[in-house]
Parts: sequence; C-alpha cells; structure tokens
Amino acid sequence: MSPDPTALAAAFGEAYQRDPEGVWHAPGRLNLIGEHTDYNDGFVLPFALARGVSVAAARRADGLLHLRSLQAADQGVVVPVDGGSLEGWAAYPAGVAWLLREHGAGGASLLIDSDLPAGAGLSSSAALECATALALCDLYGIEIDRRELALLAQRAENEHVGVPCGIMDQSASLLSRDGHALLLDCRSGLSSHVPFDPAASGLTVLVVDTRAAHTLTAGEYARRRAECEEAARLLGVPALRDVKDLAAALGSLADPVLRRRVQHVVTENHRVEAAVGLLRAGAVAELGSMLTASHLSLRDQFEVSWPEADVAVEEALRAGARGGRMIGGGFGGSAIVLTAADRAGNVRAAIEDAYAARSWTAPAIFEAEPAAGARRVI
Ligand code: GAF
Repeated sequence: MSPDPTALAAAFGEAYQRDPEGVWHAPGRLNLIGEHTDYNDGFVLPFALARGVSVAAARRADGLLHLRSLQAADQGVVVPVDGGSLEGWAAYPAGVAWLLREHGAGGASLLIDSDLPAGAGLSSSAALECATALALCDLYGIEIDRRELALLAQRAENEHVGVPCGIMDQSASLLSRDGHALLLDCRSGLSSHVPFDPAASGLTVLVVDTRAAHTLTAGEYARRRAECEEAARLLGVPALRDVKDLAAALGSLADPVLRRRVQHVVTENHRVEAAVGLLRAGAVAELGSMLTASHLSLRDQFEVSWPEADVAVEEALRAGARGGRMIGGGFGGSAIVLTAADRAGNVRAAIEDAYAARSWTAPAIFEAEPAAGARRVI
C-alpha cells in the first residue's frame, strides 16, 4: 500500500493549477522493541511500514509555503517560508520548511496524502515531517545526510509543534530498509539493518489499532521524560542508558515512581539487545516472549499502557500468539502481536470478540511487513 502517487500528482494539478515537480513518500513505523528508550540515549528496533505519507510538491518563487492535505477538512494554509507559528497538522510540514530555510529551501506548494490512521501510534507525524523534508531537499538541491535530516525533523516537532519526542520515529522513517528492522543507538546515531522476515519463519506481525487515539501533546509523555531525566540526575549518570548496576541504582533511589521508571528503561535496553541476538540467530518466534515482557514492563513499571492494549495482548496470548505489546508513546494508539501465520485468524477474532464483549469500538487489525524507508516516488 501507500497513497497512489499518480492520483496525488493529478490532485495537485487540480489544487494548484500546475504540475508538481515530484512526489515523495515517507513511511510510518512500527517499533518491534525498545520503547521509551530513545530519549534515554538507549536502543530501539523499529521497522518501516508500507503505509505512510506522500507529498506532491513544486517550488514557488514568492517565498510562500502553501500547504494542503487531502485528509484535512480545511482549505490549507499559506505562510511565509521565513518562519512563523502554526497549530494543527500544518505545523509539522511548516516547521520542517522553516528549519530547512537555513539550508537554502525557499517557497513551495505542497499537497499531502496519507494512508496511515492519525493518532494510531504509527508515526503519521514523523512520516509527514520526513516526506516534506525529502521533498524540499530535492527541490532545492540541499544535501543533508539522512541522520541529520532525522534530527532536523525531530527539532521541527520539538520546537514548532511542542512535542518533546525522541529520535526514533524520524530515524525509522528515513533510515529503514525493506525486509529489515533498524537497530539504532540513539546516543551515537549509529544504526544497522537487522534482517527481519517473519513470513520466512511462518510468522505474522499483526498491528492492532486499538482505536483509542493517543496524543503525545498530552502531558504524560513529557512527564515520563522529566522523570527519567530526574532519575539520571539523582543517579549521577548522563542518561539512564548509563545505568550499569540496576540493583544498586534501584537501591539508591528513594522514590518508588522513579525506581519503576529506571527498572523499565534499563531492562528494555537489555531486551532490545536480546531481540537483536534472536533475530540474528534466526530465532524469530522466540521474540514473542520478549515482546510480552516489554508490554508488562510498559504497563506496570512505566505505566503508559491503556485498557484496549492490555486486552489485545491478553486475548492474543490466550488465542495462542507468541507475544505482543503496546507500541509508541502510550495512552492510546496501537499494539503489535507476533503469531504463527496459521493462527493469525484466530488471534484476530479473539481480539475482536473481546472488544465487542466490552462494547468498545472495533479495533482495526492489519498485517505488517518491514518496508522501505522514505524515497522519491515520481
Ligand atoms: C513516541 C515518540 F515520538 C518517540 O520518540 C518515542 O519516545 C516513543 O514515543 C516511545 O518509545 O513515538
């Protein structure tokens, strides 16, 4: 999947009465493991989805940025490329354009299309930032390596949207490779591609959009970040990634909340390491218990899970899945389940039945395979 680039180019023609100079696509991401570790200088293991955000674009000579989206009910916005402030969806592409101005980007008309559900915790925001960034770099001949571009997109979200997100989502969108998960060291920025082909092992990854919409602007994400920073300060380390002796660290912290946060981050980094070992050894099915351990830690220690995710994981396990967990920032969004392919139908039905029995909105469940990172498509 992914939005049809030819249809998007045609829609651009109608919207702006001219042809676009190109169409760029950036995928959403699914994080296999390594949650709430990125802003602790730790490790993450996401992969790119086939779904994402596409941007048709053309330069403008008048120094303006015209932003329209096929998903937005509004008529779009027009802002100077020199800077400004915006709210809502347009702040993401505008923030990127404003930062790229320093590198030589000028005005542009953009038409955006997406096949990622917004608020599902699949990084539609990062995909929008990254597709915009690639489009403007190509249009204006700006050469920035993708690691730097990920940092710029993250900065756009931090400074112009006000979300203190880490570097995982933008990195996954820009650096991922088809058939691989991306192992990223969020401190050094070094990354490697780890082969991940669940189908070859008779397995399927199900994404369960729990339809409980999350929003990172809600204070809890920022609060978790602040708690982690406070714990690192009390422990005398630059970041929680540097905690080497977990028992000693837990023993020295008086606050039970901070102890739980540290416990999650330190063990989650270990789980990423272990997961990479399993993938490299071809033991993909064994990943399941690692996912479930991550979920329990996110639920009980980091306290960011939500009832629909807990039920999805519990029901999936009851129906024979290998493992599952919530993904993303938490408090809504999606969960993932790793299951034998021939059990996927049962797992899916078990989750749907459990939601129906609670009169919850039906979940949207789809299969995911590691797809390619952001690229020009026309
Ligand atoms: C969100 C953030 F944007 C990421 O940077 C990361 O912190 C994630 O939550 C939690 O792992 O997706």
